[in-house]
Amino acid sequence: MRVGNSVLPLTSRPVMHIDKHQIAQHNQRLEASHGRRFAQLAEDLPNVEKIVQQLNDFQVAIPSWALGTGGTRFGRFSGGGEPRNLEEKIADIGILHALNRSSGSISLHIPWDIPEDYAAIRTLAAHYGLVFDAMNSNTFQDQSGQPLSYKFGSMQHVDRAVRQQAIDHNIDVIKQGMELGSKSLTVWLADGSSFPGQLNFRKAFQNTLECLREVYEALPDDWKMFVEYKAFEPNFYSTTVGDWGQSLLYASKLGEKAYTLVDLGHHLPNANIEQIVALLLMEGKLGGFHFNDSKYGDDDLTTGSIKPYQLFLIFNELVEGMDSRGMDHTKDLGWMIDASHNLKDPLEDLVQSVEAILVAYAQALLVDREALIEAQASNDVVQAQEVLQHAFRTDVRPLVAEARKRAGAALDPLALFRDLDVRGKLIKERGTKAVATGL
Ligand code: LRH
Ligand code: MN
Repeated sequence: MRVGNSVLPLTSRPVMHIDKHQIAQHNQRLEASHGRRFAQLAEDLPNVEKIVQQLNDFQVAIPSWALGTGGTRFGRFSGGGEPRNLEEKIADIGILHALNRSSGSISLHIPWDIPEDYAAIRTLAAHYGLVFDAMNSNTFQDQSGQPLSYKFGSMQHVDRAVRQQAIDHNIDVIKQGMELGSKSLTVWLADGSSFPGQLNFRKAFQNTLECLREVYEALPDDWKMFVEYKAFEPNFYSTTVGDWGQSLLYASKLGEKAYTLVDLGHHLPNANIEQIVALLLMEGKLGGFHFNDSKYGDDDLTTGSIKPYQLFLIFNELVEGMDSRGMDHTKDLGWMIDASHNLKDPLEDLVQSVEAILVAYAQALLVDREALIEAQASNDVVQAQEVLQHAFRTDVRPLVAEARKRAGAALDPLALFRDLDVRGKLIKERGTKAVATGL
């Protein structure tokens, strides 16, 4: 199949392609009820057009490692039709983006998704209206043929040769990202310890900082480095980039191109993530997010499925903080999903996650900022809660749907995904045995 001046190999000829006629037919069926709900909501919203445009412009990066069935150490239950290579992963994200026009970029994980032909992959992605977001390195697994093991860590490792191997890998990932037009590198290190006495915390920090600095120096001028922190797992006593404070310490010591990355599932129970977000924004060191949800640990569940109020409170701090710094909502922070699907269809899970992110953003855009500032200034705690919960309790789904419709997407992506039996067609084409690379 010819895409631009590249001819795509047979395997990536997308069987499942959602075209604008299918979307137009779907929207036609839903237009009347949607139109009523949107008009009613818009009546009370003087800035409705601005909000719809902001929702339209808001794009979420889809992880290349979350298009198959995840699993846990206790088992993995595949749903079938999983992408068998990077081309099919791009086609799947193309389906998602056709359904909601809010999933316009791909975050690759290396070496799970090394492109064979960078130009062809870039062209294929462009065919679906997709670009490449943050690249993710991987020094938490030993690849076959890898000379030195990361069993006892990578950048923290007591052996300089292991650290050098990790540095070289990250620099290689930057080079791959440059071929694809990516502008950022996410470094998540599983490094840490599982027993007291195993690690010298100071040396582990200094070794890690020394390595991150060598990777930092290899960054092109217009790139960013995201230092992702995590409280525990796979190490269960200490993690060398274990919380926002440690990540901020690294990012501050590295320089202006280094930022912290907030993965919602990487906090200890009951952490106040919205306060962490407000302070990292205040310091100008918040780089971006890995959106997901969790009840206990790094559960990587559907965004907004467990704690939708927390997601709203995080977006409330984001809108307030970004506006106070004059930041551009669409490009100054990295909006990425990081999830693993054990029970749900991966694409349905991602449709729900993108929807939950846009709903929380829309609710945060509805917050009456003046009234909130006034309530805070007069310690009117009751009124402050009323202002926030009025926005949170407003059903903003017609706003998000209207933004989708205007972008040429489906009013109800999940319904259209099912009506078109997308998964059934993918299973027919790819079979039930295919296992996608990733988590
Ligand atoms: C670690 C993490 C990290 C990725 C991995 C897939 O838990 O959140 O962002 O590299 O998941
Ligand atoms: Mn993550």
